[in-house]
Amino acid sequence: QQLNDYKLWLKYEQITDSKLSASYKDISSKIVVGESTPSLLNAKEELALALPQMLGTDIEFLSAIDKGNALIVDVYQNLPVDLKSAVSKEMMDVKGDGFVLKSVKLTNKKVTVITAKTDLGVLYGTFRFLHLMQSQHLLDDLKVVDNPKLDIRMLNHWDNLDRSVERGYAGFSLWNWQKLPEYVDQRYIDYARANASVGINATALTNVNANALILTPMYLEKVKALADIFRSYGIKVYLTARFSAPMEIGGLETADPLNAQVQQWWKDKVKEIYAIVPDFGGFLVKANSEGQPGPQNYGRNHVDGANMMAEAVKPFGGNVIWRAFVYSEHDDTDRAKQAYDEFLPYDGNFMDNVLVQVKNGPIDFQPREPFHPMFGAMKKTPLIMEFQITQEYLGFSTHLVYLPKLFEEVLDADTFQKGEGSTVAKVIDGSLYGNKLTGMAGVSNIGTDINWTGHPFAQANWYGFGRLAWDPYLSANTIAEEWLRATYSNEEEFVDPIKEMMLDSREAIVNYMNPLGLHHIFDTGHHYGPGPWVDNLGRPDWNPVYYHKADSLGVGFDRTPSGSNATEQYASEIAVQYNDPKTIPQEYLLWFHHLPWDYKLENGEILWDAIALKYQEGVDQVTQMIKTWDRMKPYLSENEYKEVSMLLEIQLKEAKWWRDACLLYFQTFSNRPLPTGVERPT
Ligand code: GCW
Repeated sequence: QQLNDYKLWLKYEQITDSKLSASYKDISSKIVVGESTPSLLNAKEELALALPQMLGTDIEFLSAIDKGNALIVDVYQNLPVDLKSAVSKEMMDVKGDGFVLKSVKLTNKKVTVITAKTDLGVLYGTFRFLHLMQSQHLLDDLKVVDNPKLDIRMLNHWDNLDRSVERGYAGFSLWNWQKLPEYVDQRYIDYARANASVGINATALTNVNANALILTPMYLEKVKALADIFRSYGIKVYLTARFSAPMEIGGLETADPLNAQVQQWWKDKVKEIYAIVPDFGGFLVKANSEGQPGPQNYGRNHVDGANMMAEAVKPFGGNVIWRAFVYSEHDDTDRAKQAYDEFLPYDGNFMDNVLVQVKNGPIDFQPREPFHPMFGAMKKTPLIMEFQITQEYLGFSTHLVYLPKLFEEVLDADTFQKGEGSTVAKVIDGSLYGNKLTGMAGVSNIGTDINWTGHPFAQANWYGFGRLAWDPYLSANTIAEEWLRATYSNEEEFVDPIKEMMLDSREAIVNYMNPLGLHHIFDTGHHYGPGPWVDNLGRPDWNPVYYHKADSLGVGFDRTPSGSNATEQYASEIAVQYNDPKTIPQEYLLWFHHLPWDYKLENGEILWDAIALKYQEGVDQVTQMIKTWDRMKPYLSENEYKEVSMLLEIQLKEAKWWRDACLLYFQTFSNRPLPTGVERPT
């Protein structure tokens, strides 16, 4: 069972439906895999692993199609002429590493073709083909064309060199720096397989709170070993660059980006890296944020810093991904406004190999935030989305929370910046403003735990992130179904209710942690449990009281023109709607408004009662999740059932903890009784 957990969504379990299995055997027991490039060899190995397991039969690899039916797996240019013409129409729609899966009838036989322009595309197509089989789709009449909609589909590991993981809840870092470069852990390969199976094509190995040592020769040799493994799976390695590295490891006296020696140091360093890792992706940089060094230390700005590095990687085709997660203790502007204020003036000034990486919301990965106002507003700079897959503010790897629901909400949000329909997805896929470079990054939730992600359902968040990075228009619903079928079972009686459970889980945690737009009321440092009372931290903008502003009159952060006026950073359509508590979507109410405890909501409830009822609703939703899971026992092994069941019990206990702690605290201001229906704290 443990080993099964390890296999993620690549379990390749036996197909028990005999009709289906017979048809799959018919299609795929004779296989021709083309020219042996490393990526095509990976495809071949995956087929050799998966098909015998799923079909309970041996498969045969041939060097060319002979009499019977066959599966042919090759790049388009190497296909035999008749197959080429059979897929040429579909191939016209293929872009980049996209692929075609097609059933083709030739005289007396049927050929199923997996093809693409690139060998990596063929590998992606192979994974998709195997997924369709594992999730029991009919494959007799295949016709699939699928293209990645974003260029850079990347994981960000916040992994330190001592193998601790910042905000990691699934064990230690996968990267065993001590045994690298010689020791190649099978996990590195399985990590690459899992990523390639959903199209993830980049990984930043190290924490954005960076250690300059990663750029020294000793570590670069180790990085090379990882890059060498990942290459044939299409995964490019990026590193985090500490801005002060020229001083720390280069012996210079400054890291001023306008200093010629500093510029030369970065150029030399980059040359050294590319000599070792020729397809190095580039740098990911957190600068002048939360105490990290940056260009502002020298009176320079983000453009100076980013362009200096971009200049160095440019000749090698590398990128600089510059994070916009900035807010300063010396600035008493509403924290939610600072990144926009700091970056908007530079729109158009970054080099064309710089992407600015923006978190989905303006504060920090809360259970719910409005979309970040930089999306849509920053028109000339490619913005790369940063989601957090690891659940820093969402119950670590203890609570079951299906994040694609959150991701989807952000991607579908309309910025109105170029009229109605200017969704965040269109901003990041470049279609709104025609940006050349596009991407999505996810802060990894992966670690050394046997099941990789701590909570078995957290695997769905890794999977779902990858799918959305490939296609930001996919629905959370579709993704949940795909993941469940590949991970647990194809039984409708299991898939349907558990899918519902997953889809509801995100709203549940919003309800029991941060309902109605409340945010950042977590206890200090760890961000796990409630701490709305905390008001003694060194930085005021780290104190929960800064965010909820509860007093005897009411609660919430006034971000309308009478308050911080953060709404002015959004398109006027949104500003107008959000400025009025009557028209703002209720889920953002207290994010933008400070309202009296007896403020009447549309449904007639007063605010205090509505808050209390939401907390209760969250608890009730977890109770419901437990009931649903209990009914699923027949479809699960003992261990599968138990591990999630135990975790859900903790989740319920802690949902109540959140409810009781927050309500008791806020009640000291509201001075009102709990409404009927809300359980009294015991
Ligand atoms: O969410 C906050 C985290 C920090 C993190 C920072 C960031 C890597 O609490 O741990 O640092 O964001 O995104 O830079």
